[in-house]
Amino acid sequence: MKSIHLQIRFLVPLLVTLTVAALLALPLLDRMTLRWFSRDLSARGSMVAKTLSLAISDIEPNAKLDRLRGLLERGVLDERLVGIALCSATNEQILSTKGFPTSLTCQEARTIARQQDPRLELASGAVHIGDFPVNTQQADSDRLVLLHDLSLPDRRSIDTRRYMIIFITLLGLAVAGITMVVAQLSWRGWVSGMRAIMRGEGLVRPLLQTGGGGTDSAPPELQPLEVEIRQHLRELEDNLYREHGPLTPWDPERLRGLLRTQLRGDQVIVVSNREPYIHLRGADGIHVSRPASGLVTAVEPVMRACSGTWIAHGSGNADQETVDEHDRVAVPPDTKDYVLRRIWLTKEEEEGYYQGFANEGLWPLCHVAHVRPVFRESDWAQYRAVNQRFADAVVAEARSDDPVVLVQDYHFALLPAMVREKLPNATIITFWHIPWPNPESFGICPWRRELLQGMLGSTILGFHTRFHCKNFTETVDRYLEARIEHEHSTISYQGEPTLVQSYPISIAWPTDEERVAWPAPTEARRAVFERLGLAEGTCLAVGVDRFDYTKGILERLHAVERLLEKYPQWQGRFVLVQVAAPTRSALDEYREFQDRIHRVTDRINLQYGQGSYKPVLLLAEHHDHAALMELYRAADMCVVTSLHDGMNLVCKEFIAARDDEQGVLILSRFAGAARELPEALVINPYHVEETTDALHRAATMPPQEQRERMASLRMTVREFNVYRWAGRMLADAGQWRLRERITRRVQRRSREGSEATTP
Ligand code: ADQ
Repeated sequence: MKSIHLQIRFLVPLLVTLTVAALLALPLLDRMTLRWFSRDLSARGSMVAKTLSLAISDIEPNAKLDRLRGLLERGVLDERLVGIALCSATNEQILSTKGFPTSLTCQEARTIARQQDPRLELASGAVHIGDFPVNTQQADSDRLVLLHDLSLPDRRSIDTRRYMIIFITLLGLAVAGITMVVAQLSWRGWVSGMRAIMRGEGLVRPLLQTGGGGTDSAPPELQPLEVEIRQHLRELEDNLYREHGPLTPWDPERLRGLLRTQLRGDQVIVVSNREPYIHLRGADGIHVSRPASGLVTAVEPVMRACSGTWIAHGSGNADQETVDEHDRVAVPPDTKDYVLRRIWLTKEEEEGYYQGFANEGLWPLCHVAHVRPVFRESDWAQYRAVNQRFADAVVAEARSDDPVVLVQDYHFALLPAMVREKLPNATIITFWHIPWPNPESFGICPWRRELLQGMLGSTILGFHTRFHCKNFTETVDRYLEARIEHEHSTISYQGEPTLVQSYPISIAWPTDEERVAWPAPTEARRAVFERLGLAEGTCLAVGVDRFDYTKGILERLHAVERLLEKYPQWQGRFVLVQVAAPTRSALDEYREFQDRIHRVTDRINLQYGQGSYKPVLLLAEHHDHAALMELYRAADMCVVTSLHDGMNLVCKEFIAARDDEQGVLILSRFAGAARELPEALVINPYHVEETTDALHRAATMPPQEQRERMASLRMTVREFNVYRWAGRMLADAGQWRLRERITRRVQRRSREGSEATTP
């Protein structure tokens, strides 16, 4: 139906054009036919005149008139000749035939004959007048005036016109018919071509047709448009994907579904050193605080989604007051989605296990940040003891012999094997949140074998990147007798397999309700500028970190200092707000580092500060989530310059906060996140000049480029969120448990079978 409409739309103009052409052509044709006839009659007249002239010259002068009349009357026997007159050179009529009108004088007749269209309308019809000399040699010769009947040419002209109309009509119909067929075929070709392009078949067909040669596959008439059409389609798809994310996004609901189906609602127990909620006693009573920790940021939304029990060190000064008799408290305080089980550590335990072995030994060991690890025998003893206490707590909290245990980080390298000993059927997923060094670096640790053996008690061992997995596998290969199967990513130690896999961690993508509560970027900027006393037009860079030497804060300050020196136009106009949450301040290394940062900040501010302007604002305090969001939304750029980082969640939080698709991310290539986020300005933080140039580039980046980069970054972080991180690990665990159950069933049946056949 649609194509008929289209054809009518096409045919009507065609027919109108043909009609107009016919209307214009017909008078032209008439004129041309008459001219042909006129020329024909003139030639004919000339011939008749010549014949008559010869006869006239033979007539004797005396007998002339009668003979002449007879001659002329014979001449007009020709049906096309109406009349003939013989005129003298002075235009007097000598004689004329009967048909020659009496009213027509020689003078008039000759005047008309000289016209372009020598036509005269008589009562009997139109005549053509021709004027010819009797003697062509004689200038004053008599003249013959011949009148030809024009009704014949007129009739012929009408006939010609009729034939012409019939011809044009038939031609029009034929053209229209052919056009319709061609249009119909091309339309079908176009439609199927377009459909093929949209289905993306273009890339496949030539390979099939040409055996892999060509790349151009659309129908020839569509080829010039193909690239453009594909580009538009891709842009549309991109925008759709950017706006709505993947078709089945990872969210709490999907994670819960996975726990219900693949893990059949089995109990999930999390073990970490840091607790997700700390109760603190202040002047106005007890309040709850969220620690500045990447681990907590990542695991908490997962626990909210799947309920269960989280076992952690109770470190708050009011923690003991808020638990029940089993040291449990339901959290979060408002929704009480899961249970927090607190473990109390003595001062010695905390110093030896946490500050000593974990933070002075394993932390610098795993981060290549040029701080020497310290390993003390006493710390090691505490580390072992505390790992055992947490393992016992896991066993105590387990409601079945096969819970799913999520062990978090380098504080619990020994715990997986300890839990495995008591709960052999447990599914133990250990996630190592920090990098894993190469075998030589790890070899520094005096208890390297024990740590590896402890970790290989896990069912699944997760790292942020494949590179860390590779380092771990090589380390095991170097220090333990284990079977490594690279194609299955498994390590079997003492017959027990462990899957070693990369699971890049992330954040929970903000929900619509959370986003509604955020201030608009302009509002956030106004509030931050007012609070920090920044001048209008200032370029605002933010850094948000725990106050740790691995985060590259010193290198960041050096880059800001160099920026002000190399690009003096930024003096008075560029400010870095560095938020640094106090951390591990009991350790000398950290205290010295934090003091140094304060000193360098003062030096830069002294050199480049003017009046109230300070290029670096160091806010060494914990900020709540809303304050960080406001800062992220107010900033022109976020600067992440870690010297070594497992992943780094700050950069992902900044991306999630920028729903206005503005703001630039500067990201260290030594953070695991750099592998996922190439649209950031990726830098080597040890290279001051490179970081400086990145700061300048970010400060001058056009909004359109910022939008392109940020839109792409947001797409990645939204899709690769923390629910996907947990979901992938739990799905792998689900498959593992399924396989184990099948193996156990098969073994039981074969045992029962062999018992039945034994007499
Ligand atoms: P962290 O070393 O703690 O995490 P990171 O991933 O950047 O580092 O997470 C820090 C978290 O603390 C962020 O959620 C951030 O918002 C918050 N934070 C930082 N400063 C703060 C402040 N002043 N006030 C309040 N909150 C603050 C470790 C590894 C990382 C890995 C995570 C998760 O070192 O590489 O990404 O675990 O696996």
